[in-house]
Amino acid sequence: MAAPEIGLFIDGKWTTPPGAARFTTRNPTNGEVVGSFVAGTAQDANAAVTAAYKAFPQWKATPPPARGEILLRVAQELKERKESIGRIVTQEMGKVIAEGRGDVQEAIDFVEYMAGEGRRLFGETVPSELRSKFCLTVRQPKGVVVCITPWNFPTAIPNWKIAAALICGNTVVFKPASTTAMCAVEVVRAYEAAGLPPGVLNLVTGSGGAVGNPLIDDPRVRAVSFTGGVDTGRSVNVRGAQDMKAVHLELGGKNPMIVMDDANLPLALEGLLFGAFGTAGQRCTATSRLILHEKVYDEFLGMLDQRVAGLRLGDPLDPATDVGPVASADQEKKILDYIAIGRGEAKLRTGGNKLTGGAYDKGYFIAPTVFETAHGTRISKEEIFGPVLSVIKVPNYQEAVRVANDVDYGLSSSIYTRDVNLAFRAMDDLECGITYVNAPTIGAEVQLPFGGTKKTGTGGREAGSVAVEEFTEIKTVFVDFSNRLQKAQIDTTAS
Ligand code: UN1
Repeated sequence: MAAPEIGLFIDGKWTTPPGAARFTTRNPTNGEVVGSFVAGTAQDANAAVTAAYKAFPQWKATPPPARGEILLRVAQELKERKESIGRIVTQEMGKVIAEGRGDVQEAIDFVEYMAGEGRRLFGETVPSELRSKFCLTVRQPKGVVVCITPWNFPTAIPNWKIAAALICGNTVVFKPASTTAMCAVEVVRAYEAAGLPPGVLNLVTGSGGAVGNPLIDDPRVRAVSFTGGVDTGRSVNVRGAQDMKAVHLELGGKNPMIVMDDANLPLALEGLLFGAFGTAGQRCTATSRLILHEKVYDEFLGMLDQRVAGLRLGDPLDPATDVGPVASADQEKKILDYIAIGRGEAKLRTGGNKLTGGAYDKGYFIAPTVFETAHGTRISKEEIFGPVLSVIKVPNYQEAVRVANDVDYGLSSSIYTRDVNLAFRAMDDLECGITYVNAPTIGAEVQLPFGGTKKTGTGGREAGSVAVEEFTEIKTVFVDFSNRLQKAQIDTTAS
């Protein structure tokens, strides 16, 4: 079957610019083509911003609860298509089907949550220092917003950004990762089917250089929300700064799980397997470091060996599969390069190879890999974004926390302990945006803020009710009903 040829979505219409170049996405399990997409240009980026700019005044004037009704319809559309979109997620980037569905569910949850924000969008009322004067804040949209999204949560993350931007009254140009362009198309179709007015959401597929940069540089764009790698994030930030744009960055992680000597080890083991090898380790929140107390070191690693050996790698559409392929040839190369580095600086305990033979030859399958390492090696500090776990032995809680914090990132973290005092101390001590107690580093829920410290990002948090901070300007309003000139800081004792 020929791959469907998809256009750009600009001003409410799917269009293919004359003479457009195309790129395809491929299933990382077997190499089959999933779809063919327009390799957008600066001209396409310009057309999309023009449409979003034109649509902005009307959308801003639409009452937020009415915007919320459209979002509820988007959520409904996504619910109806959950199974088919979940399968596309799995076919396009390789996460196992339960997680493909989970990706879409996370999108649904957030869009629904943001619909309710249409009846909140709270401001503040604050007392005045003067009599007969009223002070308040209101939230206003920023204008045209650009959302640039990654392939690892190809429906959830776009919706975290798009739904939050839209409920606040912004219009959006969406530039998805090229690896998962079909997932992006499915997201946009849900908004289209829900009756979003033309121009309010526009999709331009294509590379960061050809489409992303012109979008960020366009003076009509007021904010950029980016999730992806640190190097690209830095360049997005620098470009955005030229024009004082609000830039929100959600970047890498090197997330630790601390397992103390009093932990429930079978529980910690289940959490570790899910955190380290779920989504083939390709989550920003993946558990990439196990910081293990020396008293339970041998016992716990023995338990881990056994379970890792039992993980089933294969077709991610098969519900019996535990770990699917990694998302692309680029991903495979980067992960195998890190494994080679690890072999030189640490002790390989399990895995460490690409799977070959039979059906594996058609895809990008990497064996779940465990290294024992000292803290400070490259594999213990750099983000690998694959099924590779570094295990670090520590003598006590203080050292566990020191190791946990001594990396450039600060997204997620976890501690397994039965000591309630230690759990609360860890909540305070771990330098990052998210801490789990007796649960793995993955699995954030949309009604709570998501994001991190240090090189993980800047510009506030996504998700939760604070998601609206990223997409609104606060306007402070003073209403003086005294009928005379009152001077703040000067007339403060006036009666
Ligand atoms: C990401 O990998 O960027 O907490 C997002 C989790 C998911 C979201 C991950 N709910 O693992």
